[in-house]
Amino acid sequence: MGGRGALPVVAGVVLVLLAKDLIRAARAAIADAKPLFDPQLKIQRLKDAIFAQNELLARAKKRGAFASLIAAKSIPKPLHCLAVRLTAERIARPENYADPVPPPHALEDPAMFHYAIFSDNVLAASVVVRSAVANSLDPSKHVFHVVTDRMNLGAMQVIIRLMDLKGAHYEVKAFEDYKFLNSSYVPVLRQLESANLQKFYFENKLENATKDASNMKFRNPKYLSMLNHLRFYLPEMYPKLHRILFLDDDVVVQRDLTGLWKIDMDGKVNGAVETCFGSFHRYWQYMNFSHPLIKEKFNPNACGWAYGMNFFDLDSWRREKSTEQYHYWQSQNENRTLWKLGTLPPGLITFYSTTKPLEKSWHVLGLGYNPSISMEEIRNAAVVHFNGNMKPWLDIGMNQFRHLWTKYVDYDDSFIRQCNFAPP
Ligand SMILES: [Mn+2]
Repeated sequence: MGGRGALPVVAGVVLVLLAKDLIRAARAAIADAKPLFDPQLKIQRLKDAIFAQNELLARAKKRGAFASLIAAKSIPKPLHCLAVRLTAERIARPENYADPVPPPHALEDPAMFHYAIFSDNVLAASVVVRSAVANSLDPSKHVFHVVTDRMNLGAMQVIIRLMDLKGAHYEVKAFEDYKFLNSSYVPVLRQLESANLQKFYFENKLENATKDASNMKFRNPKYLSMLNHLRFYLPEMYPKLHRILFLDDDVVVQRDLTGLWKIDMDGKVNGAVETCFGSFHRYWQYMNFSHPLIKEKFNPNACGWAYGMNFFDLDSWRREKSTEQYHYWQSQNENRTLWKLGTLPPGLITFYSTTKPLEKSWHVLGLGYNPSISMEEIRNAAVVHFNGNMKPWLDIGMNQFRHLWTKYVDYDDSFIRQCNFAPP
């Protein structure tokens, strides 16, 4: 009996021992596996977290891009205030601002140094003129042709009139005063009247920005404004002149510029600094080389140049019929298949074979977007250009360059003071 009963007991003990071994083995296996399993779990969680953060970042970037676009396009309150107060002054005391202030002959005297400044920003335009006057050796030989739009005409007249020009001459006009600039002559004005185009430029909704963030910057009506395209009509606007210096309103003059008038233009029309380096800023980046018209006429690797400070030989311009060429190409581009927008691509096209490269120190670019321009280069520049979104008159302007611009703002002026411009 006992023998019969002992076997199951032994079997039972063996089973218990086996079970204990199995459990121990399983525990050991789990313990071994744990360090492997945990990191994988952690990695997966980390991956999920990174993915989620990336999504947030992408969304924030799009919103950020849209916000800086709004910031770049908006008119800051002090600037708006200034335009309104200057306009009120013009209306209150018209007798003080009756033109012509300069002897009219100076405006048409080809022996003088003539500047074209086209702007709807009264403060920016005043900085250009003030800086040019301050750095010219003999201001009385310089003539500033300021053109704005009808809305800003009064304000522009007052701000320039109240400036100490040290004998320099000027005129202030509205582009609407040039009657030949009408939609039957000017392709851009014709195109502005097209409903399709209006939709493209003026409809800037957030959903467009998130759909097509890289193209958003082109959806800015300034690219089609008459004020921007005026630069293509210089010989007709100034029929008596042989040469003129075109300056953007986001530049500051730092040296006497009369040396430009001594440059041999080799029969070329447009004196400009080239901007290409390596494969960048070449023609293929500005226009559509899959279009046969572009492919046939231009070298995709031709070097780009910059608008902002351009010395134009108006006699060569008339001889080369550059305005007609611009009209041809601008009309071809009604549907934006040759280039996206702006005045640089049609400029590159119009002056393709008629541009004279200028020495780089005449015009140093990028102060509105590139934080790494050398101060040495800036110090040596005849003209510095705040191209880019971070204009010195905006809150988003770059602090390291702003003083180059603010030094030509008259913070003691009563209109400037009334409008709460933050002094530098
Ligand atoms: Mn500019």
